Amino acid sequence: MRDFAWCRRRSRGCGAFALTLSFLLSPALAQQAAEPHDHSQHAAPPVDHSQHKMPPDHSRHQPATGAEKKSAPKTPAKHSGHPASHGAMRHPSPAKQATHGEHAGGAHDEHGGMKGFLGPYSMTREGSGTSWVPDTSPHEGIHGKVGDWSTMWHGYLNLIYDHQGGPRGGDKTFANGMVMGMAQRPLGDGTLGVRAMLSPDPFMGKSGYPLLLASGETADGRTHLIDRQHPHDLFMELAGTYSRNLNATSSVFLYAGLPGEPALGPPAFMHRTSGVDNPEAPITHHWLDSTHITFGVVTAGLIVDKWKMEASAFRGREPDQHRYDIEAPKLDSFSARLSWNPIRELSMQVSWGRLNSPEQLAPAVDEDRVTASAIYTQPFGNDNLWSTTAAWGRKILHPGQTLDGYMLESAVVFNKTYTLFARAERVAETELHEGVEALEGRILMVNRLSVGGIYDFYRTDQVKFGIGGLVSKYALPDVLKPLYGSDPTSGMVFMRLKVI
Ligand SMILES: [Cu+2]
Repeated sequence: MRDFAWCRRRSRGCGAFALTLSFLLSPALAQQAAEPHDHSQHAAPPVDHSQHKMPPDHSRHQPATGAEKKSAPKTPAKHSGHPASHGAMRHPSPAKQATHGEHAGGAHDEHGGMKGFLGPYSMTREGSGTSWVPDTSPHEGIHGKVGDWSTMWHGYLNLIYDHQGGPRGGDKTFANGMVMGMAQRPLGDGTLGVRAMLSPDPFMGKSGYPLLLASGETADGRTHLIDRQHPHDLFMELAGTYSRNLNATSSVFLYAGLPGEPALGPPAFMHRTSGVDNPEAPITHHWLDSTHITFGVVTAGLIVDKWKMEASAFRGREPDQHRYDIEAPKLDSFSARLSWNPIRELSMQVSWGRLNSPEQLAPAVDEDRVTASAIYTQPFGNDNLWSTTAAWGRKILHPGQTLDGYMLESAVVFNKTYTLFARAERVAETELHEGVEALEGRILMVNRLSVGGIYDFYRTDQVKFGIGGLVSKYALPDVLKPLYGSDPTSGMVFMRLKVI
């Protein structure tokens, strides 16, 4: 809380964020959002593809059919399907059919009035921070409208029993997840956006949960967390965006967050369709997407059609062990990212960052991080979805070693009810065997494979509730077997509540 007090004294921005947060969490809004309806159940879905030319609430300006009236923008709306399901929507109004051509990649506001925060395209393209995912990504959430603001809520909660095998394993019951609120409104020829994302992770305790081969951050400010995943901070994102359209497919944008996510790496794992269903963190987290909670980020970007170029200044230091506070911002590190969505199903990025003193326990070490990733998300059949992410990250420590991490993850969701997921990772590690004299300073390649599934047995228009499980196996160099056992097996069973 000390840092937050600092923040209140020094920075007006923090006050704005606190305001934003209280706005997003206001009970009135929650009540509005509590009466969603599913577009897919309407013969005439409330689709308005011509938002640039339209006043925000066009029901006041033009006669509406019965169906349109029922779905006037004041009514909160929920979009429960992935974009492919729009193909099944019927458009009885000729006027609406005429503008539907934009659907192939242009801006449209069928998601309760929401479009891209950063540019004139479908909101389904946006991942965590300013990252992109394929346009075919599912767009889950509860939508509402408050004045000129379009709002959206999203979240999930896992209750997990975790068993990690072998001498370095452990057991723990804990909860993880996130809740996210977003709001946007037109401003000039552009879009103003605010968002807040919170995590229940701090309640699991400072030392996180047992996760073999995971490393990174600290629980006490003195020792590394090894074979444990650190909890995320209560405030994962408090950010604002403004984008200004240059033409029908191009824009410039600004993003600022405290905390926020710089333009570095693939979208954070809980925002990838291929990763969100797996309740455990990737062991490649600190090679790829660990900067998703950074205290102090400013990003500027240019979007031209299917390309995005952006650069960030941000605080290089990882969050400390105090997970409830807002830490003091700094802009001592830099990154740049190039993203490309050549087709609706595919999103790719390459990025580079220079992180100033990222690790609290090794303050003299800076890090260059290079990442490249591709996400492919393919709806298929009646209501099924398959998504895969491949990613590579390289940490170049100054002074120090160069360490690579590789990740391949995939998830298939059948009929929004049956989910199968898998994640394979390979990491060049030096921290796991810190303090083991014979291995000190050696780079060891470790591998993990996790496979699991979820059955969602209860579903409403807004949420689904399911049970799941996963099993993890490892491939380790022989020199690590005295530490981990010859063939450890780990697993989790969990219950999940998810907004859809
Ligand atoms: Cu994280």
